[in-house]
Amino acid sequence: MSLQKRLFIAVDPDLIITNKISDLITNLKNGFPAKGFRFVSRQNLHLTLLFLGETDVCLIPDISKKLDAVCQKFSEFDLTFKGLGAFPNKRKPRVLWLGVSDPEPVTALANAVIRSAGSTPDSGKSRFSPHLTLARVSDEWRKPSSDVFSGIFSTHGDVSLGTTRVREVILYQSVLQPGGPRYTALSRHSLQKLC
Ligand code: 2AM
Repeated sequence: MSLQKRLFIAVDPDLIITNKISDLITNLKNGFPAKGFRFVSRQNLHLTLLFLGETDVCLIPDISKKLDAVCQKFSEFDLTFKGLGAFPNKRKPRVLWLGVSDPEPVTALANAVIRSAGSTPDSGKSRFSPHLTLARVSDEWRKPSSDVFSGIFSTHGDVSLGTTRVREVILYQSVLQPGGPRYTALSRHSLQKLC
C-alpha cells in the first residue's frame, strides 16, 4: 500500500493581519459564546487555494515543481481582508469566513494552481471562492443559534482587517487529530518580487 498524506495549497496572512484575525476571533468568542463553534487556531489561519486531499507521497516532488513553475509567472500581490461571510448561507452557516475585497489576483493565482494540478477551474470541487475560514459550526447549532448568527453578521459583517502582501504559496500537510488539525509546511514557493 502506498503512503499518503493529506495535502492542501494555501497562502498565509502576514503576522500583523494574523494578529488582527486572532483578535476578531477572540471578539467573536467573547460576544457570542456558543459552544457549537470550532474556531480555527491562530497558527492554522490560512487561505486555501486548492485542497488536494489524500495524495500519494511519491507525487509531492512533482506537485512542488509545478508550484515553482506557477509562482515564476505570478508577482507578489496585496490581499485585503474584509467582511464576514458564511457557507452555505448566513442563516444556517456551516462555515464562518473572512472575505477579501480584491479577489482578482488571488483568484488568478488559485486558478493557475488548480490547472497545474490537472483540474479545471470553475468546475465542481475545484471552483475557487477566496475566503479565510474562521470557524466551523456543528450541525446541532445551525438551527437553534440563528439569532446568534444574525448578531454576528450585524456586529461584524463589515469588518475590515487590512491588507497583507502575499509573497509565497505553501504546500501544507494536514494531520487530523482529536484536538484539531495540525498543519505542516512541506514546501514554500516564492512569487516574483515586485520592483
Ligand atoms: P477552508 O476551510 O479554508 O475552505 C485543509 O483541510 C484546508 O483545506 C481546510 O482548511 C479547507 O479550507 C480546505 N478544504 C477544501 N476542501 C476540503 C475538504 N473537502 N476537506 C477538508 N478540507 C478542505
